[in-house]
Amino acid sequence: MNFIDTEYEPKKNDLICLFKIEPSEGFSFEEAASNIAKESSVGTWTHIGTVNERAKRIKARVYDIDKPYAKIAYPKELFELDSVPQLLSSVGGNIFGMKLLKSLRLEDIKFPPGMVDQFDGPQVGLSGIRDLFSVKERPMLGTIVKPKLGLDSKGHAEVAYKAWKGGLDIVKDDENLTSMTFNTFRRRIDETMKLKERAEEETGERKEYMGNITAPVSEMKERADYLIEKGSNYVMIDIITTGWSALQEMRDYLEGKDTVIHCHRAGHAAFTRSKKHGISMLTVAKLTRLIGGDQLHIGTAGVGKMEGDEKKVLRIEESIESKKINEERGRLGQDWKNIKKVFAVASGGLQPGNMPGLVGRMGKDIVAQFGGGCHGHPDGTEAGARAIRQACRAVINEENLDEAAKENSELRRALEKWGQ
Ligand code: RUB
Ligand code: CA
Repeated sequence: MNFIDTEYEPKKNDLICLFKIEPSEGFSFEEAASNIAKESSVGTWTHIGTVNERAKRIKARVYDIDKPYAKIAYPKELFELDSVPQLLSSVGGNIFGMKLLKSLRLEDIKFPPGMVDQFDGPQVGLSGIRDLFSVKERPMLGTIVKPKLGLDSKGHAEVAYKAWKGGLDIVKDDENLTSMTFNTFRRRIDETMKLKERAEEETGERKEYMGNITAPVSEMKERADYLIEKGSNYVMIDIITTGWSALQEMRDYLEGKDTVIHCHRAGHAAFTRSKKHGISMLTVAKLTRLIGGDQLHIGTAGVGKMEGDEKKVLRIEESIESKKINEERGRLGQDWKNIKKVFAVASGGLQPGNMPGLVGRMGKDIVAQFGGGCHGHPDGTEAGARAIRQACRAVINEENLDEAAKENSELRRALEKWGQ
C-alpha cells in the first residue's frame, strides 16, 4: 500500500492532521511521513496478508509536503466520531515512538463537519460567561488563592473574600488543591460560598468561585453536584491529569445545568513545550473547545511567568474565539459551525503592572488571573485586588499606569514592588 499521494484532494469529511517531522538518520522525509500515515491508520511495519479492500480504501494519505511539515488526510471511517480518546489513539498514538522518527509534533487537527456535529462544545462559553457577570467592556479579573496548599478551609475562604471585596470577579482553587486532610473539599466549599454571598452583598457585584473538582470521575460528579447545590455556577477541572475521557464525561454530566467548566492545563507542557516533539497546545485547545470546556488556560503571550510566546498564544486564542479559522503555514483551518467560543484564561506570574501589555496583546476578551500578583501585594490581598482593578480601569480608559497610580495608592504600591 502506498501512503503518499500528493494528487489526493481531501474529501469534505476527511480529518486532517498537520505534523512537523524530523526523520532519523538514514530515512528520507517521505519515508517518515508515509510511515506516520501508515501506523496511525491501518498499517504496520511489514506487508500483511490480511489487508482487505476496506483497509485499502480507508487508509490515511500524505497529500501535502512542505518540509518540515506534512499534511495527512484521514477518512472518517477511521474514527469513532464522538470519541477523543480513540482519535488520539490514532493520530496521537504509536507514531510518537517510532524509531524511524527523530522527532514528531502534531501541530494541528482539522475536525471535519461530521465530527464537529457529534460534539456539543461549551455549554455557556465566552458570551454566556459575560452575561453571567453582566461585564462586557473589560477583562474578567480573577485570583488563585495562595499559598496553593497550606490554608485551612476558613483561611482559604477569608483570602477569597478579601479578593472579591477588593474588586475581583472570580476566585479559584489552585491546580493541586482538591480535598486535603487540612482543607477538605466540602468544608472549603461551605466556607467559601458563605463569604462569596457576603462579598456580593457588600459590593453589589456578581462574584464567582471556581472550586477544583479534580478527582477520579465518579468523585468529580459528586463534587460538581455539591458545588451546584451550594449555588455555584462553576467547576474547575485539571483536564490533562484527569484526561480527555473525563472531560467528555463531565461535559455530558453537566448538560442542562448551565455550569461553566474552567479547564486548568497543568501538565500540558510535558508534551506541548518542545517545538520539535509532542502535541501542540493549539491541538489541546481545539480538543477542549470541541468537547466543551468553557474557559481554558492558554498562556500570557510572553508577559507572565510561563513559557508561550505572543504569536503562539494569539493563534491559540483565535482558534478558541473565532467561528472560522483560515489555514496558514503551520496551522490548519477550522469551521466551528455552531460550537460556542471558549473564554481564554491568561494566568501565571501576572501582576497589575502587566495589564497594559496583556490587554494590548490578547485584547479585553480574557479572564486575567493573578495569584502572587494579588496576595503578594505589600499591603495584602484586598489591596492587591484593588490594584488589579485599578490597573484594569486605567487600561480600558487608555490611561497610562503611572498617571493612574498618582490617584490610586494600591496601584502605586504594586508598581513600586513589581514595576511595569
Ligand atoms: C498562577 C498559577 C497557575 C498558572 C498555570 O499563580 O500558578 O496555576 O497560571 O499556568 P501565579 P498556565 O499568578 O502566582 O503565577 O496558566 O500557563 O497554564
Ligand atoms: Ca480573547
